[in-house]
Amino acid sequence: MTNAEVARVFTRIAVMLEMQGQNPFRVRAYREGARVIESLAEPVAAMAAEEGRIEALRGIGKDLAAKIRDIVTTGTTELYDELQKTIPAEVVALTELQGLGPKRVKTLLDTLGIRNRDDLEAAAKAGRLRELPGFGEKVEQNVLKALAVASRGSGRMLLAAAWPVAETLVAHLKAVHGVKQVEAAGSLRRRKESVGDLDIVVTGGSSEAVMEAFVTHAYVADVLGRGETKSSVRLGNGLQVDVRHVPAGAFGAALLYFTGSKEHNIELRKIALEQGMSLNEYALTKGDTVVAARTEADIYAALGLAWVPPELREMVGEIEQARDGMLPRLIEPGDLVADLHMHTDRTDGHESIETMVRAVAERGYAYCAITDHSRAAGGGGFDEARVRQSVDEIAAVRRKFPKLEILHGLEVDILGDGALDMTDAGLQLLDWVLVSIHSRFDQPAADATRRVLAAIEHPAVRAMAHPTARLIGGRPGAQFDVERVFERAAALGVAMEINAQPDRLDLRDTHARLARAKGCRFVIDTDAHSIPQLDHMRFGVFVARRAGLTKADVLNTLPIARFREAIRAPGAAHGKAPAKAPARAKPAVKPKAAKAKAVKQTR
Ligand code: DGT
Ligand code: CA
Ligand code: CA
Ligand code: ZN
Repeated sequence: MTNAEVARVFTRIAVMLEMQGQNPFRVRAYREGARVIESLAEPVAAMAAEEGRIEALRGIGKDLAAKIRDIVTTGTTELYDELQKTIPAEVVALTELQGLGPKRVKTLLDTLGIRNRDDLEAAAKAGRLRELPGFGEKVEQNVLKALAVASRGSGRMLLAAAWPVAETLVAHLKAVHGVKQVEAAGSLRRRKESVGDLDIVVTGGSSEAVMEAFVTHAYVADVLGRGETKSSVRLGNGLQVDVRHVPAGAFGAALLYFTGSKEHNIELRKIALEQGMSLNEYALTKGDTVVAARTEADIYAALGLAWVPPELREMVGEIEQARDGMLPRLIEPGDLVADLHMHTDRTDGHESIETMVRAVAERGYAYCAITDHSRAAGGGGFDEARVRQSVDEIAAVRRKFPKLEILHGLEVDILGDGALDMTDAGLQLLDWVLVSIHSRFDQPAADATRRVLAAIEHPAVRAMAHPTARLIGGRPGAQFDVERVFERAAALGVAMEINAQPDRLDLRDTHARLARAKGCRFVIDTDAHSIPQLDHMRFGVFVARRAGLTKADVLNTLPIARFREAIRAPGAAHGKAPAKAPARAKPAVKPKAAKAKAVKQTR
């Protein structure tokens, strides 16, 4: 059984216990257990075979460990079988659909006798869900969408989840005797937001030793194929990995080929043909002669091109730029000197301000912003009075960390009509105002566009956080006219955030590229809710690189003094004013933050 399968049993137990109204702590223990198992790179089945190893995992006690052993050996455990007598597993499986929680599934079962996806689809298509309590027409449509998404099944893994796995395997293969070079190619090397599988290219050492080391690695659950030049495995976390062993003289050609994208490769082959040459995964050749093969740079040079950073190999104009010597000098993680979006335990973060700030300081940043939520986001979100209190809290932490500049920020919800969830008096107490959408993601595009435009028009607003609010593999996000919003944001000097949370990566690469073309400036932030999340910054930088962004495009690369100037002056980060920068008007809709109803925290 894969880790995902074991985790699913735990999640289902949690849901069943919840549907029975059992102790929330017990429910949470199984959910937490599922999360722990899912995040393991090594197959939990293998770990279970060794004494004490799963017990040592955080969140897994003796009881859960025993159940894991049952599940990996028999596929089930007594409690799961017992619970299924009252709630069938196929009913529970319905809670795995986007937008259907235990409560709604219970309603479906009790009122319409819906027991599986087929029942559900038929009922939704017949328009019978909309009349149910807590449903409505919108939910009915979303159920149909969720069913379609589930049947497609993306089978892709977030880059951030695949990343440490790739690092581990690359290091493992590098340690094999005689091995000279190991690179993770494919979509991972291009830093796509999610990867279908890993493609690792190795040279040096004996193929026999490399493949043996690979297929016997602790992460491996199944060996799908083993050959001299190529082996494929499935890992405990479900990820497939292909390893290719190639001669040193052909490493560049193999790396180029397996890095892709396929479309970029096809274009390179066309260019080779036009010049009377031929390019494949072994070499660039002219007749029987090898022109270049050892390094990627050699091959690009022989084709009359500059070496293209893998993030740009997506047919986004990189071939022309490489030919004309116009490739951008992409931003690098080391260019960032600040993180301007993070939460503390004053709202939904895990750590106190002080602990969070200390972790920021340890990461070598020059400045940061503490940006808890406003009231509409729920979970203790701030109103004006709370912002006043926060002024003193920030002052106290500034005294403790004199070398780090700490901006007093807030992540202010954009209400449904575009008003900000904070009074003007509250906003004036802040150094750094982010605005973002946490509700009504499904507004019609025209309304969503008006909403966002009204919000960024407010003169206190400095940046828009995770602008579309999409979740990768989850919800598509707000559907507004991004071109109009980017144009207006550029004119107003409101920065667009690239949010580095692994399942957000919002703006996404294509949007960030468009925003840059419209003259927007950016910030790249972690939106950390805990200390480990501060280390997600690189994933935001990867998106920026895929969008062709340079250091000059990103405000939190600036020293604090220049940053302060830049956030006041539209277009200042480029060292030039944008073509037209109209004076900032008062918002079209009057903020009515005080009346905003607190709703449950949603991401
Ligand atoms: P993924 O795994 O879906 O996230 O995306 P990739 O890009 O890693 O794709 P994958 O693993 O199927 O193949 C790795 C690279 O190998 C791909 O980026 C380009 C190259 N490649 C694979 N199949 C073909 C092909 O039919 N033609 C060409 N020119 N290149 C290919
Ligand atoms: Ca791949
Ligand atoms: Ca592959
Ligand atoms: Zn946030």
